[in-house]
Amino acid sequence: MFSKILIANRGEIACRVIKTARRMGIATVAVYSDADRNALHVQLADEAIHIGAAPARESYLLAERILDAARSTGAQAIHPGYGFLSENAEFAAACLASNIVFIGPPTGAIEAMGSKSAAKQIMEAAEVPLVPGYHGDDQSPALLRSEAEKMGYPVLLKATAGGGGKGMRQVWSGEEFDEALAAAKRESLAGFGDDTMLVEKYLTQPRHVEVQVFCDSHGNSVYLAERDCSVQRRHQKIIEEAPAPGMTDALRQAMGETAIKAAQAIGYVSAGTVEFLLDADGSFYFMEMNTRLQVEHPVTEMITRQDLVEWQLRVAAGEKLPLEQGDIRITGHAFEARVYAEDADNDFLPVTGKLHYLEPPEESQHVRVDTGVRQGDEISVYYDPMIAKLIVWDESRERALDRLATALSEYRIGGTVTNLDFLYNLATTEAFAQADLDTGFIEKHAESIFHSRAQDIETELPIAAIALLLHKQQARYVATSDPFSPWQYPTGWRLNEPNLHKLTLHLHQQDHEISVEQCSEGYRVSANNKTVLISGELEEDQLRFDLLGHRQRAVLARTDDGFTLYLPNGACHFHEVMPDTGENSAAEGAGSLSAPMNGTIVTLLVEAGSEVEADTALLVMEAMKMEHTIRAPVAGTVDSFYFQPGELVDGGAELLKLTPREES
Ligand code: MV4
Repeated sequence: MFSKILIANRGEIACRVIKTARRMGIATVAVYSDADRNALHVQLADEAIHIGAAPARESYLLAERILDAARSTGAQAIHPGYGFLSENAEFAAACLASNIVFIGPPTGAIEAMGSKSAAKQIMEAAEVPLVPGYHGDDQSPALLRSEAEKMGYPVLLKATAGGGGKGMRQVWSGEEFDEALAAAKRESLAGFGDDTMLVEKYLTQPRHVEVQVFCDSHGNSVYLAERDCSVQRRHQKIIEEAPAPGMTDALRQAMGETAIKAAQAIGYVSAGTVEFLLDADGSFYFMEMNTRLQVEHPVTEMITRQDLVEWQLRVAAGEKLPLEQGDIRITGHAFEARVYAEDADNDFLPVTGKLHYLEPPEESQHVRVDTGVRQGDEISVYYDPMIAKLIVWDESRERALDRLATALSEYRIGGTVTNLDFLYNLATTEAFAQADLDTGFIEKHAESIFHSRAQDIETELPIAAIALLLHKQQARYVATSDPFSPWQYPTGWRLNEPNLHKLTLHLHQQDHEISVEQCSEGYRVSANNKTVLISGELEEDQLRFDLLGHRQRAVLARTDDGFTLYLPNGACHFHEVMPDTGENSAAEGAGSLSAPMNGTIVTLLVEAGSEVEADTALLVMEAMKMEHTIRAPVAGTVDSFYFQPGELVDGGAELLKLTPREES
């Protein structure tokens, strides 16, 4: 076994590989770019080598720098992770030439799977089922058209040089074939410099089911069940699960043995994934083979209770596979959700930002968080904006799905927009609970996922309104330990509190005027010409409410620019639209020592106890992606700060105590 390995990657996968290596007593070398100088993977490794500037092409993609790092530290093997050089045959060959073990497949296997069309030809020869179609050299329109007629419409035109969904065009009838082919060839030539086409039978509602295979260098191969990765958006996986819902033992065995046949056809060694399209009738077809450890490998680890990185290290060191096929057991069900810094309400635009506040759900045998960032780290523009992979396991799919929703509602991230609400909405839609899966899931269920329907808003507004009021009361009144104190009064009634509150809430891209009347039974909430009676209690972030006789629970999470209300059937993000009284220009919070709006404390600029002049900058907070400097309204002594950097503050909260000079 190796005594030292180098991880040629960054972020969560680098941290993940380092953890297994450390558990096995193997020393680790990290590599890092300028942007990752203080990154978690550098901190976790035993040693680390700077390899270049932030852009990946000037660091993580520079094979020679990585090999130099391995040589200079005496690393005997290199783990490439995924992405970057993980499927680069030249890099694998360069490792070999440097007498450094590449922890992955042989160079030839990487090359064989590098071209989609060559891969299909190899699989066809190995009698691995392909989608009925034509991928020959005769590209005459007449021949392609006759092939399409043979297989029957709809067909799919695919650019051979394409991949990952690029260069595909559906053709639904013979009448449109010629024009569609001409257009597809033009696009392919423009996009890939090659207009070679293949024609396939179009599967209208396939599932993406992939089989995890593992081969050692002694001729042994096993499959470790499958993963359903159908929930994708623009060919980016969002939520993956294992095992695939509705899989029978027979189908699992058939797909597993086919996947092994595919792996053996290219002399595969190490961890690999064979992707299939699974049609509604149970027929399955080879799509492609990935010659690396996949992002979503943890769901397989959770249900088989195996550490696939350990297997990779053992196999790369020449050992036999740790298990035979008959020893592999599937227990329970696992999901993985990819937590990203991206704006689901803005076409999933990746966003950057500093993670001022980062509190993942507590890890356990049911919850695993694979991450490469800590509180205070930046999500930079140079790399994939992944914050973490949230993996959950339980005995059944239903219970695992509950765990996923709960874990998502417990994930607290401040400082950047995330896709947590979107993931939660996805995980709590009825269609997902029913495992109504196919590659068109997001489009098909968009309305219930983004659930901005009128009836959703009608239900959510009163709950959001009382949640906000209860939160304000909770934030303003110090909870006392005295159970008989009036502050503990459960209905939220407070002496001298106005009975009637006027609020404006921004929810689902609209402002809603709301009036809330406090009464003995709770709150009468009026909005959009409707009035409902609702009662509720808020304890920390746990909300219990009774709406029209239906008592339910929800989680109220503070975010940078408002709140996320995690309800049983979906998350809604809202913020209070502050009345523009003019006295506090939000930009600078001029003259006020209270927070101009919800936000996060970034830094304190003076020491508590110090003497300051009027207009001295005292602290900086971030809100709505802007920095706000709080300045001394008058000269005096800063007695104390009420919040520390990283803490979330509510709009209007007093931030510090300042005693004006003439009084001090
Ligand atoms: C298909 C297909 C339906 N019928 N081929 C998308 C990218 C590449 N992995 C192959 N893809 C597809 N090929 C036939 N004959 C549907 C897709 C497809 C898809 C496949 C897997 C996961 C997500 C997908 C999203 C859209 C389309």
